[in-house]
Amino acid sequence: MIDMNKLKDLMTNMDEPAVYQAVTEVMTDGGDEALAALEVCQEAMTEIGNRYEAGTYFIGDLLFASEIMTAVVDILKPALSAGSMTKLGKLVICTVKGDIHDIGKNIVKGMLEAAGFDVIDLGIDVTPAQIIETVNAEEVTIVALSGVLTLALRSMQDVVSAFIAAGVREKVRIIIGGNPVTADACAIIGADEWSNSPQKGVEICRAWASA
Ligand code: B12
Repeated sequence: MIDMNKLKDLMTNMDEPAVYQAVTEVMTDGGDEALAALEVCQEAMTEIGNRYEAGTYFIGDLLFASEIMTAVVDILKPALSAGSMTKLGKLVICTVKGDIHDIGKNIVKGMLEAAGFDVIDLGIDVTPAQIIETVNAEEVTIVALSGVLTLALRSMQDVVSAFIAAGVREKVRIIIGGNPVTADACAIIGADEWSNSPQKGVEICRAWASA
């Protein structure tokens, strides 16, 4: 059993080899603590963001932390998906137009893959047209939108409006997430659901896919 507080410190200080060693140990121990390990690493990402804002970390640190976090999700993924080996179908995820933040999106993506979704990641700064084109071509029924900037809320609304204008709104369920997203914002935007927790987001998508 690993010390979760220590893992959080290691992640916050971006001690790459020690982080990998700790999460690998979680897996060799049977993977029961994989979700707990993921959660402390996410908390560390928030602290890393705070340090960036405080001026003690720089852009390079953020990008390095993002790489470590992506690798952590990959290492823990087999245990996160244990018990849900059913294929849940295709899902589109992206960071919306005007926003290039993708650390949170990549975490959610990793967790959706772990849950059994075949995730089509359109990347960052994605237009409504790109999303609709993919949904139509790939026959996708779930769309997950991420955004961290306040302006991302407008872009999310543009996505919903574009689905309505294209006459295909009822064919998809749309979940939105990211720091500025709230229940009020979700209602105004017209999305079906919202969450700032990747775990809860995965549960919502899983329920939709199984309905
Ligand atoms: C890292 C970062 C960057 C990095 C991004 C690197 C990358 N590859 O993503 C860089 C340095 C490139 C960057 C650039 C900019 N940034 Co910046 N950035 C941040 C920072 C420090 C951390 C964000 C982050 O990654 N958090 C960690 C992740 C894990 O959290 P998260 O994104 O919230 O995601 C979690 C949940 O929200 C949820 N979630 C996310 N998406 C989804 C989707 C679904 C469906 C679900 C269910 C859940 C979910 O799950 C995630 C995991 O827990 C924040 C400040 C902060 N403390 O948040 C500023 C911040 C977001 N940035 C900000 C700004 C202004 C910018 C710039 C415009 C700066 C500039 N002047 O150039 C540019 C953006 C340009 C653009 N067009 O997007 C502002 C936004 C202000 C606002 N309200 O609009 C912030 C808040 C800083 C500040 N206080 O001013 N930034």
